[in-house]
Amino acid sequence: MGIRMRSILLLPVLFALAVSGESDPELDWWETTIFYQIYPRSFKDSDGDGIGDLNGITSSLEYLKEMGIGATWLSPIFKSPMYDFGYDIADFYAIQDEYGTMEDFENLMAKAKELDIKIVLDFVPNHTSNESVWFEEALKGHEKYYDYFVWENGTVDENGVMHPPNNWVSVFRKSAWEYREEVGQYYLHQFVIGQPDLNYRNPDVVEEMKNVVRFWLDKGVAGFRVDAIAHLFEVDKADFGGVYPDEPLTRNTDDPDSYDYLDHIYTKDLDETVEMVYQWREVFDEYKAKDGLTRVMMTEAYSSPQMTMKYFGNGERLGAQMPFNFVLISDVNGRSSAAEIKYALDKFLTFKPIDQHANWVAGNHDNNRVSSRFSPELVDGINMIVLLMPGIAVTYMGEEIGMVDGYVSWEDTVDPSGCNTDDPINYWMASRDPERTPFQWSADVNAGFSEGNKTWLPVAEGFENLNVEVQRVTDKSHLNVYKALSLLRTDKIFRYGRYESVAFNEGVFAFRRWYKNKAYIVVVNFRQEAYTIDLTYFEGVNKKVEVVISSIQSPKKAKDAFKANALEILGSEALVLKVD
Ligand SMILES: *[C@@H]1O[C@H](CO)[C@@H](O)[C@H](O)[C@H]1NC(C)=O
Ligand SMILES: *[C@@H]1O[C@H](CO)[C@@H](O)[C@H](O)[C@H]1NC(C)=O
Ligand SMILES: *[C@@H]1O[C@H](CO)[C@@H](O)[C@H](O)[C@H]1NC(C)=O
Ligand SMILES: CC(=O)N[C@H]1CO[C@H](CO)[C@@H](O)[C@@H]1O
Ligand SMILES: [Ca+2]
Ligand SMILES: [Ca+2]
Repeated sequence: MGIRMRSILLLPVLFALAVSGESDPELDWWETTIFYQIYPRSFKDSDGDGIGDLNGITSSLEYLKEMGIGATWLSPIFKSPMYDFGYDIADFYAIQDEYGTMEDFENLMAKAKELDIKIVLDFVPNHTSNESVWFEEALKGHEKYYDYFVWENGTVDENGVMHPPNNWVSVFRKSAWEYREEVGQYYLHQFVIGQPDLNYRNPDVVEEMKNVVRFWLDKGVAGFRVDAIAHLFEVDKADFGGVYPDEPLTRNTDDPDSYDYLDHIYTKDLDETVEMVYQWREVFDEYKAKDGLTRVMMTEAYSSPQMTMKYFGNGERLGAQMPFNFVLISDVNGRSSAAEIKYALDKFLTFKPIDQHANWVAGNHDNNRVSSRFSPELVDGINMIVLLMPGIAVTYMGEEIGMVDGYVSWEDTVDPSGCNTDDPINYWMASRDPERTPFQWSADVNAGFSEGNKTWLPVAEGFENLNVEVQRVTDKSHLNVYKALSLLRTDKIFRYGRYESVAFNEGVFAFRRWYKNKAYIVVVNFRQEAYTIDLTYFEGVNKKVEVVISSIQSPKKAKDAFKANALEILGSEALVLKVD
């Protein structure tokens, strides 16, 4: 009887295997595309004021098409006093004047639709601007809006001096509490003073923010990237006798103003935050049920892998399709050995649920560019990893042409993270301006970004060569390598194929992707010295390998064939090879 039961249970499994062996599963748009992050302020200025804008993006969308990119996520375009360049939103339902009008936004959507490019917006749910109507109303004593924020009485010491309610520190240093005379209380800001945290324990806030999501989904956006998600909820003070408790010390630093001074057990990564993500996914899925289009959610959290995976869902409920994988930003750099690279890349693949996709992010508007964190020679190698690893690729604008961090003097520095250091010597280590300099379209004045007399940030050095126009017509250029990778990525091997990786030695990291009996190998040398490697390590590799794509400094050309058991790989060289 035992045996009979087993054969009955096996039948459907075998049937499923037979079916999948013949036809590949259909993949949804977001599972195969490349997401290109545009920082609107720096992409393209259409009216000469030195600031990028929506019309600039609309006129440049064909460039994305040219690269084979099917989706873009835009950093915030909403009304803002710009203390944190749009991450401090004054009106979630309006476009910032200097970026354009709602009509310009609708034109952008129309053009994107024509080109079949999906538009994803940035959702900044943790806080508003201190100049939002909501906060202004709160200050005037309007009770509904008072409850939109997190308020607390100060503590008074024996000398009658008032202090913040507790020891909580903001991500950008110093107390996370700011006193307001009008209210006689402190409000919470996990980021800068101009970014009061919203109170997610108030159901009106939860509903309001869902309405924000619905407002833009109604305008046709294909999803949201959710900013700073880990900071959404703070503990419920009712659970602590009515006062927000002090956070414990990490003992990592003696500086009480430093975010690292405290272990953020009451203000970061709370379970309620994950629950909120599941609720937003339900809103997205309401829309999918109506028109069949999947809306994607990307969540930004610099958290442990265990925590990051919770955003995918919990088995019963769904969450984000793309909890961002930041290992290429947080875990490794140009000094990392091949083994460290392998270890970092394996991390997300190891922890992720088996039925979900990984995603690969090598840069964004908050981190130095790949050419600084790795090296200018490794730009192509990193793009090979981002585009050819199993999963979804995300590219920050400019990484496809190998842009370098701009030099921005102390006088020209505008990022609050840089300015808040009050340090004209070391500000550049905290400033995010260098990775936000204008996009380099051509060798013309202002790198073709703007026809104005000045740009909001100076153009980075090297734009005479590191620009789209020059790289389009240069045979071996970062842009052409990127385009070749983007095309290769559409091959079934990269959509469905399996993955295996190895660190051959201190410098050379390699991985194999294979499907049925076809395979490709990607080899990246993270050191400046040459090595000879034996690729017959990989199953199915015997005599020869053929070059398909090579990094721009590599002397090897497409179609060159090499003996697989003794391939010489030069310093910083990166190759995509076909197995013969
Ligand atoms: C804050 O202090 C006021 C008196 O100054 C008091 O009436 C109020 O109950 C206190 N609020 C909280 C939440 O402790
Ligand atoms: C908002 O906060 C900023 C500091 O980030 C401050 O300079 C500004 O005066 C504040 N505005 C209001 C209306 O409180
Ligand atoms: C740029 O400067 C020139 C000379 O100062 C001036 O004539 C022109 O109007 C300026 N252009 C813009 C777009 O501001
Ligand atoms: C890592 C990080 O903090 N990213 C963003 C979080 O939100 C703040 C405020 O909205 C932004 O300034 C950061 O860019
Ligand atoms: Ca402009
Ligand atoms: Ca919060």
